[in-house]
Amino acid sequence: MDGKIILVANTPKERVLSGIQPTHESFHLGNYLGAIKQWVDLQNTNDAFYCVVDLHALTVETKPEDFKRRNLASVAQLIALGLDPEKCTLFIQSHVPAHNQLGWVLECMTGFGEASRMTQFKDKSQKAGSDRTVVGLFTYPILQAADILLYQANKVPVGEDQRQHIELTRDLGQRFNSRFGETFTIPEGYILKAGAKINDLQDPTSKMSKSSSSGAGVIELMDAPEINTKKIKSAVTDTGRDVTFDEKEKPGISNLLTIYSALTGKDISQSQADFEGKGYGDFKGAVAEVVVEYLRPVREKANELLKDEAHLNSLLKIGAEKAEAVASQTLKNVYDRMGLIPRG
Ligand code: ATP
Ligand code: LTN
Repeated sequence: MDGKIILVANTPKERVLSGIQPTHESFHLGNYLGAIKQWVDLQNTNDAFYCVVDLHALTVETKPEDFKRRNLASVAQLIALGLDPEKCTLFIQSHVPAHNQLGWVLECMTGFGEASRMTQFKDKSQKAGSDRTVVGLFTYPILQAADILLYQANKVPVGEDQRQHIELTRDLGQRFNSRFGETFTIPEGYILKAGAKINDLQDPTSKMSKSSSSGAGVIELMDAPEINTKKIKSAVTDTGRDVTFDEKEKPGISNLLTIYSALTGKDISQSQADFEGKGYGDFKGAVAEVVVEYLRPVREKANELLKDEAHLNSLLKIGAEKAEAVASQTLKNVYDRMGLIPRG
């Protein structure tokens, strides 16, 4: 060394947190474009925490062997899609008990009316009927608030449908801070316009969702290329012949253009220009090709990772330890400020 001092700029990175439910064997294209794609981008420039929210998924009755497999399949897909456990903290929610603990505290600060206004709860409980709706579905957004506030997150990358849950999280964080003193960072939703809502290919005015459709209009990341090609080629299109973006008049074509544009990185007008003078058939064929080729390596990598469960478990252990270190500190502050006596 020649004795020079090198100064390194040390601006703290912003904290990011998000979660996804392991409710199915495969994520769908809406999950990827609405949320996971942003997770991958944000891990490079932020201190990012991502969790597979298995406790939230308990609101849907599932056989234990399916539940276990879906959790591991979720982790494998997240890594295959680009999450790097060296760059972000990837963990399973139930491995960090502070989520339930803070969840209870926040439940004690949430009004019954306030929770009753959550539209996702209203939709899901209306569909199931009150006798088949579990109480966990009602308190679900409060556990989600705990997930976020525990990590002092600044940004929460999610799809448009989660906006109301982020608002509730902000309200609860602010309520706690004003009653007990500054404890939580108040987060912002990170909801990108492009991809925030991918629609069902068979019903292009409703969001692509596994739980509310037959599946014919849902592109599953882990499905074989032939299945996805067929689904895209049978997508509902609109009257007219031109491939133009018009969400009102041409929801089907606009949805496919959104998907094409998000996966190719071209903006909507460039994407439209690719199909000038071409018909719907050519267009759907091209979208199918882009989707299938994008997903091919993802599916292969996820299947490869699933062959070595011990490796996945060791990555999750490291993630849980990193998450626990942050979460337990927040929980300790919360208990102290509320006057709970620490165990001697
Ligand atoms: P459900 O089948 O209950 O509707 P889901 O498919 O919405 O579930 P979640 O685990 O609830 O799956 O969502 C995971 C993430 O994917 C969330 O951030 C959500 O906003 C986003 N997301 C889900 N569906 C879409 C969609 N069609 N378009 C864009 N983002 C979506
Ligand atoms: N409700 C969310 C899943 C979720 C979540 C979170 C998202 C649970 N905890 C914390 C962001 C941050 C959903 O996507 N359906």
